[in-house]
Amino acid sequence: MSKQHTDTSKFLSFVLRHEPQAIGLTLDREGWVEIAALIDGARQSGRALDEALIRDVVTSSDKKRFAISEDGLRIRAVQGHSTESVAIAYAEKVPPEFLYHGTATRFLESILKEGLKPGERQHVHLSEDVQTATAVGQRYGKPVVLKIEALRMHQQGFKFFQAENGVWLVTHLPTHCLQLA
Ligand code: HQG
Repeated sequence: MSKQHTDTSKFLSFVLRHEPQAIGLTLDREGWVEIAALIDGARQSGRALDEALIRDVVTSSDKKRFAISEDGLRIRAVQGHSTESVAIAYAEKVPPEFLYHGTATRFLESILKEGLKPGERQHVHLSEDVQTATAVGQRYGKPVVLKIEALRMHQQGFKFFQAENGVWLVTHLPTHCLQLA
């Protein structure tokens, strides 16, 4: 990805997940906003965006962070929100036997005391493989991966959701279901 793409992707994450109001946008409950309004808001805050660049970033996003509506007019981030204006009705799904959460070793003591909490975001994010979880943990320091007995928890009534890019989401995870991978 070019610097322009990475930069635009970060900008889209910022306004579509966290601070839409920073450029005067209002997202609907499902996180959607008109692409025209996004371009307009960006321009007013001094950032040149056009539809081709947005589409390019959406298609080339390694983690498929964003989606464009079927009619081509709207865009949203598919997960990772912190803004309270969005409350996506994620599909509840039966998880695989195990899911993984990558974090940094410096958070471990607190996590093993309090369980996994969503932090600034609305959900705790889980991956289907150790490799992805390791990369997620690495963003914050020396990575460590926690293994979650997801299927067993689901069978006990715990709710698991999946975003359209494959990321698994839960509201929290108590300590008793966490073990080191
Ligand atoms: C930690 C990226 C102390 C948690 C990634 C994590 C992911 C605790 C941090 C997505 C804790 C929150 C999400 C507790 C949890 N005490 N620390 N009780 N409970 N934590 O960024 O999962 O590039 O909000 O372990 O790839 O790291 O943005 O969550 O380290 O998919 O698309 O608190 O973001 O994707 O950090 O990352 P984050 P995350 P994007």
